[in-house]
Amino acid sequence: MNILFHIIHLRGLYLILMLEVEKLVEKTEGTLRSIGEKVLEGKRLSFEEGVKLFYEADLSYVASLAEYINRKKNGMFAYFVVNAQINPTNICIYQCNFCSFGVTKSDPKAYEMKLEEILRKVEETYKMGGREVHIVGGIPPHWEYENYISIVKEIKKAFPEVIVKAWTAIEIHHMSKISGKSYEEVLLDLRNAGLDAIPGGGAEIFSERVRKIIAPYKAKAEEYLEIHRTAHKLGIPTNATMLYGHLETFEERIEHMERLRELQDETGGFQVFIPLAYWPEGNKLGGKRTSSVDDLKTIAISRIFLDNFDHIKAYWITLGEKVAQVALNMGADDIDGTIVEEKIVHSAGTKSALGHTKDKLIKLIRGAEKIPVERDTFYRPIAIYP
Ligand code: V47
Repeated sequence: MNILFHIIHLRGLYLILMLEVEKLVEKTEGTLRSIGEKVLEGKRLSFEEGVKLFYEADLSYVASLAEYINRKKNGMFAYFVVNAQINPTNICIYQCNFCSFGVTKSDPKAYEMKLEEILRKVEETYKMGGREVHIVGGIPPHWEYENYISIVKEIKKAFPEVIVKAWTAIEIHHMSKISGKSYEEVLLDLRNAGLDAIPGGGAEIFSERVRKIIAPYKAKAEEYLEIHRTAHKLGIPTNATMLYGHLETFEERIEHMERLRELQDETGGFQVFIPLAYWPEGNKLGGKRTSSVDDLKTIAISRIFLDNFDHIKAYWITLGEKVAQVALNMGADDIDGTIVEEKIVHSAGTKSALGHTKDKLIKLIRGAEKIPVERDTFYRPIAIYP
């Protein structure tokens, strides 16, 4: 009875929002109204319309449109995963200006985890019921091709049930360089070792103007996209990110999303888009953390613009729990997971407390009046908590 009441209540909330958004669009004038009408009709926005939303629409307008789309796609469900992030080393040859995590080999903060330590962390997650490990780190000058392969292989050997989401396009590009193998050959080697999916890191911002300043040495936008294209063709699902809130313009944010949207039209292999808010402490680029309003507008506009993406992730590590919770009513339908340990954004100043249990994430989602769904890496539901 209680559950039935709950479902009717949520269904009511869903329908009320749909009607309110239709009324809101009717009351709006000019181009913003025609953009709203396009959203209601399920039509795709142009580059210019995406940019216009950033410059001219207020948060409540984009949030309403985004949530309208989100509820059509995902109903009242919001996803989380019981997972662990493992950052096996912070030694990195690239030294990107926005990054506070990567250091040189001689830096006193440099570390490299031993395989046993990595396996111990996977085991802890496994015992907690976790079925995903997300592996991303630096690119040490002395690591060989086998180092990357064997981490995946050993995890899969010890924990066959664990889904391994490992190595960004940046690591895969590097693996191709040091081995002389094509992207396809590298990806096949990784898949044979047990790789299941590729995380979205390393996209930063595709604009060549900004990339030259913030990440001059790492793989270019075209290389990132080509690696994801190749993975999709091999049936390996991937995620996509965008680092925003540093030097990029609104036009460059939409350009970034447009390139992802084009690739998604071609392959359909992206599972989720994750806007990552830039944190400025402890790196060469510096600057200021952008506002929460900008965070929420970026999430909402990405939900509206990326009509061929099923999911938008509000990554609580970069947003903070409260903003991530609000984002679940402004277009996002996923908050990532328990994570356990995270060093990349924590080195750059985020204060998001770690060590969240599954119960805490369920509570966070319920606080947003959404139905928590524990998922696996591929968005297959594991359990629903009405
Ligand atoms: O690529 C680095 C970002 C990314 C900073 O695929 C920073 O499900 C903010 O990609 N401020 C790595 N961000 C993390 C990542 C990710 C996270 C969660 C889920 C998934 C997924 C992927 O972190 C890097 C970079 O864009 N990053 N430095 C910084 N100062």
